[in-house]
Amino acid sequence: MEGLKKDVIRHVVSSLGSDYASKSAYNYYNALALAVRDRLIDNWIKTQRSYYDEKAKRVYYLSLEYLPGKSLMNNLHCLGIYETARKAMSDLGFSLEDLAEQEWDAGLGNGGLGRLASCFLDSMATLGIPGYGYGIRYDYGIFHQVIEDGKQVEQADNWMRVGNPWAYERGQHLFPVRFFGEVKNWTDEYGRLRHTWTAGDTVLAMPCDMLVPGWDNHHVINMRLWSARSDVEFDLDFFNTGNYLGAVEEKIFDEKISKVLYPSDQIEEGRELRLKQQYFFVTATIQDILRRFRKKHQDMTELPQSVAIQLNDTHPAIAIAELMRILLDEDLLDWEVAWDICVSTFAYTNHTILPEALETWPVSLLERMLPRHMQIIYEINARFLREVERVARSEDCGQLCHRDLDHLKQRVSLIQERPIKSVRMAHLAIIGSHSVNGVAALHTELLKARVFDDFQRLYPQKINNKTNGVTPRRWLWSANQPLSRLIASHIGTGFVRNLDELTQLEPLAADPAFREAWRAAKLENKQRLQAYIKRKLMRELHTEHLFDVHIKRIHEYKRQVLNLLHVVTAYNRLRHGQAADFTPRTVFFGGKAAPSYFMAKRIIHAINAVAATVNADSRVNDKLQVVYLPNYCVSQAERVIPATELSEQISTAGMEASGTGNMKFALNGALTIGTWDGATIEMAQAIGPELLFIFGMREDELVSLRQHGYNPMLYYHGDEELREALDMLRSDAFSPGQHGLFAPLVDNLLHGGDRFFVLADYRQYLGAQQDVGRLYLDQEEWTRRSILNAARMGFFSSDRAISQYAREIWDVAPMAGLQNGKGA
Ligand code: NBG
Repeated sequence: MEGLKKDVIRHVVSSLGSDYASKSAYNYYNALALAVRDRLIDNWIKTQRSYYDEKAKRVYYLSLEYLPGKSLMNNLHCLGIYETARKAMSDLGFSLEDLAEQEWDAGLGNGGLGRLASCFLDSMATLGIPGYGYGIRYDYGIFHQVIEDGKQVEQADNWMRVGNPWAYERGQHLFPVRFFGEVKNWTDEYGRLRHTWTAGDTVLAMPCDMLVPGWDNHHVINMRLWSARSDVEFDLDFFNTGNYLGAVEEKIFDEKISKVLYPSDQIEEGRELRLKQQYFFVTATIQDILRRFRKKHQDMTELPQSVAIQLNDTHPAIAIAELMRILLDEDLLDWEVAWDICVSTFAYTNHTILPEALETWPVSLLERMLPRHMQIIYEINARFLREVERVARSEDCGQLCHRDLDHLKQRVSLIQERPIKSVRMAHLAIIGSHSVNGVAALHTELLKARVFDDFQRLYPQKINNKTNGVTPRRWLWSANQPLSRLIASHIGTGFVRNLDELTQLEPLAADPAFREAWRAAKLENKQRLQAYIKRKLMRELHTEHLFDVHIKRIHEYKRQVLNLLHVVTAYNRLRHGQAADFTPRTVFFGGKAAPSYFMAKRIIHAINAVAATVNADSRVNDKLQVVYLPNYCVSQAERVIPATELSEQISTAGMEASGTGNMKFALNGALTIGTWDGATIEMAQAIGPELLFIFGMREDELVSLRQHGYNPMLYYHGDEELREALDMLRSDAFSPGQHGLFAPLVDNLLHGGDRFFVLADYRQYLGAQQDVGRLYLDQEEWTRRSILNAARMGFFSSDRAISQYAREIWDVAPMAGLQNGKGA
């Protein structure tokens, strides 16, 4: 402890240039972070060296998004120095919790997809898998959300302003990134046509490395984020012409590439700068991967034995064309050889079946920005369509394909002709990869049967499932110390590394003393949340209420509106004195809406309007409260999830690819109210469906309802309570003086076809909520179920997910000496 104290003081003085006597929490947080980083870097170097020494096969995880959140607490726990740090900082006059508050929540992603990437890096580090995360160091991460007059207002997330003590910026290792320009053809000595791309513009990619430690194993992997740097400083000619300001302007223009994260979740906006970001990221990453590979290898055909590249969604799919370009134009390989290398190296994860999220890029844009890549994509497509024809005519594909060959070719082509001629990035990712995986069982089945059914027939082995998982380090141990300590006192700490060990809690569910201790841990978490809300929102929570929580991105398919209709109905029953047996509850909502997503923003407004009305109504507000949590982010989730008793997972069946919030809640002992969707299905199967509150129509039922003509008006006319709730929303009951403010929401349901079947599931949802309220009154039974929920969540560890990827997709093994926990 004395060592750590000394290091902290030294960093305050010599790294931060401050007086250690002036007790600034900000300085002491930074100094502590630097002292922790010192303790990581030796192991990082040893880890990286061991990969070379053992010629280990490496895994590269390419993701445009990460959501690391805050690093301090997690890193202290991984290093096993949390208690030491707590004491050291307390000696220096600080509470560790207060210092941790100083850290900026790194929000380099939108939601589940980015957070999954961060959980996966954590698991690779803990399992000892030679992994690297690659991404972009956005100067501005996901916007900061404030709620003003009930509405979302976006503010810039200037997280770099305060500096990042965790990152190493490596300004000496710059990689060139080229755009535009032209392609020249030439003939090689064997008479083969060759291509050289001479680019118009160049910018530079600078690596920033963040260290990702494993749990108690001395294994530290790297997350390398690229930042755009202009090459103009090096262009003396430009300066010599006297155009100094012009040069500076160009520099700023170039560096714009990594300025900001696109804040849309599952909606593709097709902006030119976004494509630039993707290619910038991809080419820098591929260059770095090949640089490392070539240190030990000459023969490019050995690449798939040494390197596995996982594409996190289609955002980095242009990597397939980029690797082809290098192999063809720089290594001068033949097409077939190059293509085999690519397909064996790449694998692709799909994260959504929503059509509006499937990426396409206009051919005209690609031709201009990346002319050589567009040529390669055309060539990939031509060869692929010939192959489709061959397979379709062969016996094994059967009559299905053959009958309608032209249509089949149109459907699977990399190029779509309408509304504008574009490249379908998912198709490129599928045919350029040896593995295509979905992220939960139902999602994968839907990929096979609906979204990519043609590809499933063409390549029956390619599509596979890897159900998502979450890291128990952050989402149980670090976020929920009261519960973790209780668990550890009964079954030891092995569950942090091997989550299956939680099954040892099962017999304890029958032990009244253990149940009481379990409740006490939950209450402690609820009280903490209460203190936090008081500080942040100046609101007083009732900790004896049932805490009912719906936090995630705001999206119509996630159906925050269904929850809101339940709240309005409960309000009406209470007002009308029809709810004598109502179980008091506080309903929390939280989440960001894409700034351009009108309906999602209006939903936020409606939630806040209902909250204002309900909370101000003294007839009901001791029984029902509604809280909107502004600026939902990773560190807020770490506070809220441990305090939650009811987890809302109520997406339209078939629409949520997996969900990972659902897992975090159950792991922390919340009971789930949810639909038969995403990974919630597998959770119900693992836990026992009777221990969750499952309701609503299933995916196949919705398909047939749609086929037979779904008429939301029937539900409106047939259900008095529903009608009352909708009419109130449409009138100005919650928006005094602003008549019609929420009419778009209601019209969307009644006259817009209710695409997400809110009305169809309303009555069943109400029933399930009633069951929830009733069960909550029986605290012994509620607690028993809560314990069994957590005890049966072992499967949903990201360690299990990553082990499956490693075995079934990447063919990599954990580093020797790390397999049994303790590191070398
Ligand atoms: C999201 C899904 C979630 C899933 C995460 C991680 C996108 C495109 N998809 O259901 O909506 O849990 O990915 O796989 O963000």
